[in-house]
Amino acid sequence: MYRQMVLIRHFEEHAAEAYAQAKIGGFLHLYIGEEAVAVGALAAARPTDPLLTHYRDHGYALARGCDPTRCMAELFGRATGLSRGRGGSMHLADRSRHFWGGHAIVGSHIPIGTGMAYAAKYHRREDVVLEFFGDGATGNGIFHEGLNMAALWKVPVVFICENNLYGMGATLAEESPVKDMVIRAEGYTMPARQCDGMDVLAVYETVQAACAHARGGNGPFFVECLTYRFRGHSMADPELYRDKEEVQRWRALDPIPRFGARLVAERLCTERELTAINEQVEQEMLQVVAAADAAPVPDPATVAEMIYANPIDPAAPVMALGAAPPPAPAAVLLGE
Ligand SMILES: Cc1ncc(C[n+]2csc(CCOP(=O)(O)OP(=O)(O)O)c2C)c(N)n1
Ligand SMILES: [Mg+2]
Repeated sequence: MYRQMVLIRHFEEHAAEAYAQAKIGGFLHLYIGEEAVAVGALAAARPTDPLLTHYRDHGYALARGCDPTRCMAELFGRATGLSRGRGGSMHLADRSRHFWGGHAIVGSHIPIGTGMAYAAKYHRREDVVLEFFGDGATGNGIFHEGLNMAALWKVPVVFICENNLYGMGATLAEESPVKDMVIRAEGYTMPARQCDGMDVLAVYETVQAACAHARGGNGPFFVECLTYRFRGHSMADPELYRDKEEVQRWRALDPIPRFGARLVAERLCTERELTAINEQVEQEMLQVVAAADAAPVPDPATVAEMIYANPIDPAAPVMALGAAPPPAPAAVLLGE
């Protein structure tokens, strides 16, 4: 867990540097400060449990074991990227790791996850779907539709809300009538629990209980992780809406040194071992960035690949480019 959090932190610090050098295009939303959520939650789930997230998605991909070089190459828009350079930072996805993205439209993945959980129940699979989203997403209609159906059909999904107190530049008080997101679950008679999102073991224990509930056939569970992003909403954010003292207060709760101190205090490892982990990860990240930078950009001739053709009008331009007809959508959606 410690290594994974350090990996996410260093990966993103290098991504920020590459962004400043204009090597990464589009948007870049950093997860720095929130690492304990992805790491603790995914450690509590099975590696085969389907996973969906919003656009602040690097941490989940790395915690799920996706190749860091392919993740970085995706940010660089390269052909070797996790989504073959088509998606960029907000659209990481890795079917082999049951990681279904990376969604840029706030809340859009919530009913998709409910549908995947319905598929798991229908096919009697033991999967629990994990859905991560922010406090801001809870104001969207699609969030309520997703929770409503999940509770009604009692499907195995764990909704994990990262309450980081902001949705872009809007404070929680400006965007939501409730301060505690767990209250959102009450209207759907869904069990809910709040936890310290800056403490990786607190997240782990809470999501473990949530997964046991959902896997046991008891329907959905809602987890709220109280957390904070140390950086702006995206790299383009001048952060004029919050004061430095607040950021400093939360930085003092940094989940990485906090967990490191606990490991040392409980004699599970030494300071020297923690330093070695940091150094190894940093060396690895230097190679990751160099490999991403050296990777080829996608061949323009492949532009019509991996997109859905218009199935209603076969003469539509996409088909005219010679792309193969798409596979049956049902098979794609069910992940079979
Ligand atoms: C439907 C929709 N509305 C607005 C946006 C613009 N937008 C992007 S991120 C964001 C804030 C979301 O905040 P939150 O859900 O709390 O996630 P956080 O960025 O804090 O992790 C908004 C409004 C969008 N992408 N999609
Ligand atoms: Mg937020």
